[in-house]
Amino acid sequence: MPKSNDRKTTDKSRDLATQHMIDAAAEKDLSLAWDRHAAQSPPCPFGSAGMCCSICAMGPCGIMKEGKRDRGVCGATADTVVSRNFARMIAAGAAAHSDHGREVAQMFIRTARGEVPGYEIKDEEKLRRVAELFEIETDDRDKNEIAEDVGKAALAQFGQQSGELAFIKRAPEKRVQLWREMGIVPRGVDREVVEILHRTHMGVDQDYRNIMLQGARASLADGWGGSMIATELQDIMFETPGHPWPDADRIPSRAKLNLGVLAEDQVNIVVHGHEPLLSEMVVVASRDPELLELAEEAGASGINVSGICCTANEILVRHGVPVAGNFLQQELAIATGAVEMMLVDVQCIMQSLPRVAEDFHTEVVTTTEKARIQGATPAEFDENAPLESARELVRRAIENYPRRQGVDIPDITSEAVTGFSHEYITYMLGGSFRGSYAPLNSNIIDGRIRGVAGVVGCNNPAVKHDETHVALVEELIANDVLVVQTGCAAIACAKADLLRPEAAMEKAGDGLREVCETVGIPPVLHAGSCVDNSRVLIALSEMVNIGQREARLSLGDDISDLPVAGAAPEWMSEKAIAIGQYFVTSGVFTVFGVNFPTTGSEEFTEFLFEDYKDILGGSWAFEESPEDMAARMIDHIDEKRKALGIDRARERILFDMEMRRKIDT
Ligand code: MSK
Repeated sequence: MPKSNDRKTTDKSRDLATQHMIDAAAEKDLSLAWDRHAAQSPPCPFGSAGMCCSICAMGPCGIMKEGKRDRGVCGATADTVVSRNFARMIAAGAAAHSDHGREVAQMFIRTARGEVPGYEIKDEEKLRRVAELFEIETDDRDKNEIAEDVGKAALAQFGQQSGELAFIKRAPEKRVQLWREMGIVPRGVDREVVEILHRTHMGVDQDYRNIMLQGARASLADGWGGSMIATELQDIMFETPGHPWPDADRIPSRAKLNLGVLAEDQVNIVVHGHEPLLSEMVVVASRDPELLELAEEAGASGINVSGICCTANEILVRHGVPVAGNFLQQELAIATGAVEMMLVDVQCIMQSLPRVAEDFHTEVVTTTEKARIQGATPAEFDENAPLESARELVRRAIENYPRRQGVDIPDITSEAVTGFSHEYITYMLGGSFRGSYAPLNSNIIDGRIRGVAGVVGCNNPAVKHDETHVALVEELIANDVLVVQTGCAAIACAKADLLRPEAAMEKAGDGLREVCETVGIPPVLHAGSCVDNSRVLIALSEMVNIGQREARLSLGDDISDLPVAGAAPEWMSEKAIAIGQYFVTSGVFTVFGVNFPTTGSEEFTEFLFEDYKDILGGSWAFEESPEDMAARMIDHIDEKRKALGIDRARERILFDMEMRRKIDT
């Protein structure tokens, strides 16, 4: 069995709950992602550099920089192979986010028609705003009528063959103009994904610059299309995080995170994946008095729903539902022996879950026909009665409770304040009547806030779990950079206590601390799940647009002028590449950690890292250490401040080990 792994537990994760469970799993000879990662080492040099081509049956070809293997059988060069593989990652990531958006749009239409008991159109204010973007009449119309039209218009975006996606017009005018000049405004979501697959088929597009024009176009179809549709329609159906405001009880939601949220004396149901359609109903069902009584009869004191990955983030930011962990903690949650049922939907689900569950009483349930796993039970999810389906699943979890055979839950949790949608940030900065990004721009201009950074993405067993996320974010906030997070990155930093308002006092630079104290926010804002990176695009556009309306608040006339930067320090998913590319295409300097999948072609990598600066005003970068990532991001922010004429001399606070120790205590 495993244990082939020489890394110490403390080198595998910075998180104490995770360390505890890694050791506990080793005692039971359970195979975890870290063990399997060790078994796969050293990684294939062709694959990790993007130089493996398996798109036809003449190969597979492993391209080498020099010598007789410098081309594939068809004559493809390293530049072509690497760029094709990169573009295909964008296509897969965009497809995943967008298919999520399509499911939401379909359910949205049925909700508007009153066909899905339990779902309703909740955020009418947002519905009307989104309707305007689709040029749908709202005056004197019932919300469900408007919603049906909005849903149909959103769904049509996927199959649209010409024209421009509707949400593109939310980007600053200058950016849209650049996209038009480059011919990369997405026509329809599906079309751009399909075209990548065609153009990267054997013997089609062979010029990496041209391949990446389509890569950029498909990435925009994700960020400003499929992902944005998912976020906006989910907000309307399930409530925009923070909404309705002002409501002191609801905003922002305080919640607990880490494996310690699993309850020793309650029925634990863990939801995992990305689509909140069923999990929203599981949350509702878990509060049903009849089911609570049933749980009591089974010997439990209640029903405890918690989440992993982005399904967790979805219900966390809207309802404050606790989070059991991020990507690398999914197997560990089951290994506590305390999970009666793990409900998995789509994306980021490890196939090992049913195998880990064999040693426990946990039932792993797949909830969509798109994603089945051998050894897991497919749920009978009735789309016409999701609440009934959810109730049935909760009932089964309760029945499973008496089968528990001892639990080992690490008594470790953290608290976080979450739910910073673009709308809530607007409200928070200026109130109901004067809500706007003006205070943010003004604090950036006067230097209290140096800039804004998006730190997002996954975990990866190739690097120490959570470590790079936390170290990078600590260094950014110490340097007065306001951080916005989504996905597993947000969970990592929440577990490290950075998403509490108190973190501003403890760890932020003087300027950022002052702003956070005045507004009452943490220095690190949780904006939601992976598809919710679209919220960041809207926020960046708003920062530009407000300056267009009021010159004294100007931070330039394009996203690429803003003192902002992005990072995915522990990325692993193709979706992360799609997200990175849509930020770069939108004008944001974006740094990735772990490894970069194009190193097999110096020319192509140079194109993404350097040429893009002139072409798109945003570019990719790669750095391994959090210190180097922070340095690159802060230098970029300072360069942008200088170009805007708002720089003032200040030193970057460099973190040495001594400082890090102090800050950790
Ligand atoms: S869940 S894509 S591991 S962030 Fe969105 Fe986490 Fe990355 Fe999945």
